[in-house]
Amino acid sequence: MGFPIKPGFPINKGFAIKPGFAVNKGFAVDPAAALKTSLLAQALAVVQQKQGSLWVPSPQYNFVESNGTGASAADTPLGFATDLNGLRPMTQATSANKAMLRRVPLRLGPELVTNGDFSAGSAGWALQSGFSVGVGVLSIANPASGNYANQTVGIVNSKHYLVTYEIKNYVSGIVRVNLGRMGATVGASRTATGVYSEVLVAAGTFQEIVVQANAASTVADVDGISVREVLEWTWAWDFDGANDSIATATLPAVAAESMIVAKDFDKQAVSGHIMSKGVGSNGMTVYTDPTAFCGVATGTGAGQVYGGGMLRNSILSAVAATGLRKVRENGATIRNASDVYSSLIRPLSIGANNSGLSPAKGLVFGAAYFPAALTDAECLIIERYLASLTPGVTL
Ligand SMILES: [Ca+2]
Ligand SMILES: [Ca+2]
Repeated sequence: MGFPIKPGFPINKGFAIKPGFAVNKGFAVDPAAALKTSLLAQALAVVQQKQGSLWVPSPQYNFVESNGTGASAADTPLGFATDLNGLRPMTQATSANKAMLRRVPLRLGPELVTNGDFSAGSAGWALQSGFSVGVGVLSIANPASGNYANQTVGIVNSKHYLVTYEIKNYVSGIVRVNLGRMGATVGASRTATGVYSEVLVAAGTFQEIVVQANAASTVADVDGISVREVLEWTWAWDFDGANDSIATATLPAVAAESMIVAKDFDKQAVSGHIMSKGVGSNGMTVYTDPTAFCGVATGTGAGQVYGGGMLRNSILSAVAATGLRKVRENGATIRNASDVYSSLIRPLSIGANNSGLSPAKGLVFGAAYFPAALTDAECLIIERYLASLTPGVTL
């Protein structure tokens, strides 16, 4: 009341911005990075308001030793994960039980290989002796060791590329892909049918993708060859499916709980507990299965609830309270049941159930826990942030 503004007074009269003036001319902002920062700020607001916890894999917040020391780096073991809300750090003291911190491609450039599926015969490919194109595949039949099929692609030396391909009808020998030729980066040797992905740094005199037989006895087909530049990276915890986990100190039983986790469980061989405050089938657990379902189990074994299909990369949310057991997958409710719910006095663990039952095998890109039932809108804020860290998920 002490500062009445005169009606019509032009407040910023003295600070007119000249039309056309480019304010950030010298400071280009990366839109993807700016969006991620904004989503994190929104997520942290929910986390702090609901007294929750948020853990993300990154060298910034993760450490090698269980006491939070020892700088973490790509492909190092994970002993300590900081809770971004400061309340519930996760630790792992046992060396054999540590997940690995991985750097994972998040965003890729366009496909650089022409006719990588061989649907156009041998178009685009040069074939040495022992290589031919069959019905939609590259066939390798007892070439001289080192012979190859190659194609010039638009790679730039020293840049990172995600190379994927499938080996079909493997009989014998060694297949590998090289990125570049003469001084190339050599991919891993493969000796079985399967789909393979690896990140290779382009190198060598010739900018080519090379499919090579590294043994004279090689007999196999190759298909689905893809080379795409890695434009942006993310971080993941890589759980081995045997005994890897990280866990908080023991947490109290509460009236309601929510768990949200971002994962890639392509490597899941059997059903596994991704996130758990339970023992066996008691308490609350988020878990996934390769073929049947993903979902959340709460309460006693007889009252388990499952829901949804199995997506390889997804953000799973579970909310439990008296009369409520809800599962969300990639932002949509896939199960909303009214069931008995009982919380346990247990640590919150990622990667395994507290009793060691069915540990998870795969990648986790981030996770959150709340001693409260989040609304759908609150879940979505957390889910959107975690999606920004997860390959192949857009929310
Ligand atoms: Ca292990
Ligand atoms: Ca094909």
